[in-house]
Amino acid sequence: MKLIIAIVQDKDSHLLSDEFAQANIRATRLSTTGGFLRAGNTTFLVGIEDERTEEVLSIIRENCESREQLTPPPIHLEASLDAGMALPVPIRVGGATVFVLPVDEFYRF
Ligand code: 2BA
Repeated sequence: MKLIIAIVQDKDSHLLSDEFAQANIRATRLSTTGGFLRAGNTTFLVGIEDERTEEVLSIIRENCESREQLTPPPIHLEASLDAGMALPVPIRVGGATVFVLPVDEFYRF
């Protein structure tokens, strides 16, 4: 068995939940915050049999879009610029950041 941890953008999380439910994949959603942008994102925990790991990854791949987001410039850079020049910087976020971990034991009591 594997534990899949997938960090996705909030915008994709409802569709992804629906797709998991339709495929009869059990998942837990956590409301999380990215350490860099400090904006909300959603983390899914999915416990899944080894042979269905690829299916879960495909569903994530197909339903999570990569998008450009504007973020304020880094503080050290901002301090060296005139206030009017501290323009937001575009960065590319997501589709999804995914970790696949082996599960030693799994219980549902
Ligand atoms: P954030 O930490 O808010 O990062 C949002 C986006 O900012 C990242 O998108 C990346 O494009 C950029 N970014 C992050 N750290 C950076 C840095 N030190 N320098 C320059 N740009 C940086 P993604 O890579 O797609 O990550 C989306 C979210 O996934 C992250 O939100 C974080 O919540 C999570 N994440 C990404 N990599 C992770 C990791 N190795 N461990 C744990 N969580 C991770």
